[in-house]
Amino acid sequence: MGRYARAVRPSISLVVPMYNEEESIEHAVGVATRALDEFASRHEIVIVDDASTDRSLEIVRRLAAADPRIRVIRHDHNEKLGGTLRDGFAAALMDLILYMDADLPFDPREIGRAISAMEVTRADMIAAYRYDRTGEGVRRAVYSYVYNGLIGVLFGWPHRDINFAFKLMKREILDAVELRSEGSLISAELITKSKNLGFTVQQIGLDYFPRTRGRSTLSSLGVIGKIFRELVVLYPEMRHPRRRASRPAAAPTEDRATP
Ligand SMILES: Nc1nc2c(ncn2[C@@H]2O[C@H](COP(=O)(O)OP(=O)(O)O)[C@@H](O)[C@H]2O)c(=O)[nH]1
Ligand SMILES: [Mg+2]
Repeated sequence: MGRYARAVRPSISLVVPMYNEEESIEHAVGVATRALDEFASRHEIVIVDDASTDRSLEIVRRLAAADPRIRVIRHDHNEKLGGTLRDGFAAALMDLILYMDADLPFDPREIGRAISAMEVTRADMIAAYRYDRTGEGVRRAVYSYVYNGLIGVLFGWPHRDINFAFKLMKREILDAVELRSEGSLISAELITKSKNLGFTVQQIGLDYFPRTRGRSTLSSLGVIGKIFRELVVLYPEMRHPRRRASRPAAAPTEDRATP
């Protein structure tokens, strides 16, 4: 348990979007489970399979059959990151929700530090930024710099690393915020709408581990183009506070078929 001894251990839902991660997912779930056993009073891991075409689904179904805390949601068609996270968030049942990518881009034991930061700052969300993200080359570092700058200018606040997959949030945020992005705008939408409603977001820095297995699929021009198309449509509602009417109880497509 180390430095971050637990005054209060919260219950945590880990939400993992997954697309063709047969080389990563079992390892990621194993490492995350050990971290959650340490830092959470109770936990679940909600894996949303976005119509993978490799063995990923088979692997997570096997893991879910062996551990009831692992839940699998299955998309029949590829719905992209936004649709995938929305389904994962809707299915999450615990007090805190953490979003993490399937390629394990950070040490899940950082959850302990984030919980501690949440207690200290009384923030509703801890969003992490990467200390160094040049490991994936100049192009991605520039994209990310420009995107963070643009969102900061458009919405009037600086945020260091919007698209990084470490966001630990209280469930009140997901109860209040209505997310509509289908694509990778979802992180900006989550953060802007949370702030608009008065939730506080604090940032911590993390060591980032670029993937060494499988392929990165989220920096294509198609993905970036969709961010901008959705930004044009959703900009007005991302600027102004609006509370959602009600939150659906659970995602409709939960995969109960365990082998
Ligand atoms: N829902 C969904 N998730 C995806 C898709 N492509 C990748 N992912 C997941 O999104 C996360 C980040 O993907 P990655 O390719 O590492 O993107 P990067 O970190 O931006 O390079 C991983 O959990 C992937 O499995 C997709 O088409 N749909
Ligand atoms: Mg990645």
